[in-house]
Amino acid sequence: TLVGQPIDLNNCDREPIHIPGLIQPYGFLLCLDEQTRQVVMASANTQDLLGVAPEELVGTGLGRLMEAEQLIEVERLWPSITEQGRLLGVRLDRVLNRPFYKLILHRYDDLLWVEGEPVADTTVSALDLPTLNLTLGSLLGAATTLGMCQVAVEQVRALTGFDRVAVYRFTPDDSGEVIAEAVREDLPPWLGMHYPATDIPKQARAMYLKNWLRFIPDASYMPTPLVPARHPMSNRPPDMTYSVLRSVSPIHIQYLHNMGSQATMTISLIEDGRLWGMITCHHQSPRLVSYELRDLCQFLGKTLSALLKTKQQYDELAYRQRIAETQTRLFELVSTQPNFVDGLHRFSPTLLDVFDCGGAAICFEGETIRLGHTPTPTQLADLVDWLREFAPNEEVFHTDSYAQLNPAGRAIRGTASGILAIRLAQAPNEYIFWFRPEQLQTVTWAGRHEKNQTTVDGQIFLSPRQSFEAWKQAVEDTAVPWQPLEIAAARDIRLFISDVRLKIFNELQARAR
Ligand code: BLA
Repeated sequence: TLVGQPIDLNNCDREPIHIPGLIQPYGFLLCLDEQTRQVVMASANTQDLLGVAPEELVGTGLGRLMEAEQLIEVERLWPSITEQGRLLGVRLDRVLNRPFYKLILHRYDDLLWVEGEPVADTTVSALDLPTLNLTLGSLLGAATTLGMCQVAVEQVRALTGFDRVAVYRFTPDDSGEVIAEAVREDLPPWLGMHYPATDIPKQARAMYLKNWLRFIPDASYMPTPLVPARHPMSNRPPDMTYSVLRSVSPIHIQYLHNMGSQATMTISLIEDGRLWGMITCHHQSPRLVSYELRDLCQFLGKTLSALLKTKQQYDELAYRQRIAETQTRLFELVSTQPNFVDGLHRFSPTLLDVFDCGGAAICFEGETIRLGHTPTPTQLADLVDWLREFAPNEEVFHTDSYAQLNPAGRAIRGTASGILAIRLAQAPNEYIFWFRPEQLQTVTWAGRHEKNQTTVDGQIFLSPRQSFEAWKQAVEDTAVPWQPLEIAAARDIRLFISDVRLKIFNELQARAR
């Protein structure tokens, strides 16, 4: 907690999660002085795990726990150790009757960190090169970003056996959406679910840019303190940003309990130094995944990260091409029809096919033609009246929340929260529209039968479902925004139609002369 101020739901982006002074007790932690290589802090559970009290370890070297040759190996490694963890498979031979521990070493905050993890074997699939090679091939071969994320979640699930593995992608407002998922068949899907920015506070996002993978093998743990609790020199708990065993925020633990998750692993997806999203893994029972396997998943996360940019550029290129091709075919129809309006809706493709949208409409010379899901003709007439007043001089108009501009728009948010409009002529009332529905209507209503509690025993009920409700309120009346390339294409369509009409007009004039 902050000095003198308890952490609650309103200030949780101020919780100093990097210095909890606590670890998850499935392993032990020793912090060594960089110079003397003597233990300055030890986790309180060394008595239980190693049979040596933390007080006994503080002030001594690792020689208390391992044989001389082993110690030499560790000493030899230290100079090359950075903040990124490095696994060392030494047996703590001087510790009798204790399970085999793996040591994970890193250097940070002027300390050498030694974290001991029990040996796990929940390895589901082999960590062999052919598997990795195949996986990389599938990632590269995926046609779209979504397809690539789907490959990744299936692979991570096959490797680790988590009940659920999802890719959670952030949107520019820091909320996010589950865009790919591999999940046990009997569990409700989360695909398409959205969550608000507050589910993952700022300082946590900043930390996840530094540290690629977090792991909670058993969310029902009792945190173990350090002995002594503060670093004697800095007089504060050590900075656990890169620590494997860091105890996580109690608020997040509450969230996990409420979602019925007993074990999680999350891997950062980073594009150009920005947190693009995460691979999140959940399990309904405790699950100890080996360090080696986590490392492999981290490798997959980094690979996915490295490929994101190329794949997204490819997605955009593909959409751009589809728009361009549809436009070309539509322009042909428009220029060969005696009445250009017929060319826009009578054949295939139509206006509706140009963009990802729910509906389209043409309002021309008192006539209204509707395609797909649109407001009624009367509602369209009102929209035209409003638009003429609101944006009398704009040739292209777009909004992702009509209701925010015009309260009457709430009535048509189911079809027309998002509007892209081009004005056809100087004459008023002549427009072409494309419509997008409110986002809420387009998301997958996963898990909608869940009970929708807000408080339990007077406590706020933190859960993905609650979060989803919060997100819904935040995006009410808004549609997926129009992209610059769509707006530019709409402008092209307007110009083309003007040209065609001008040509027709000139021909008529010529004939009249
Ligand atoms: C952390 N919240 C997180 C993390 C995730 C989520 C993935 C990172 C945890 C980790 O890496 O282990 C949220 N998990 C999700 C979401 C999905 C998922 C959205 O699987 C959807 C698929 N959390 C809240 C609220 C607060 C909050 C309201 O919901 C604060 C008011 C806090 N979340 C919170 C904190 C952390 C966190 C403090 C950091 C935990 C830590 O690393 O110590």
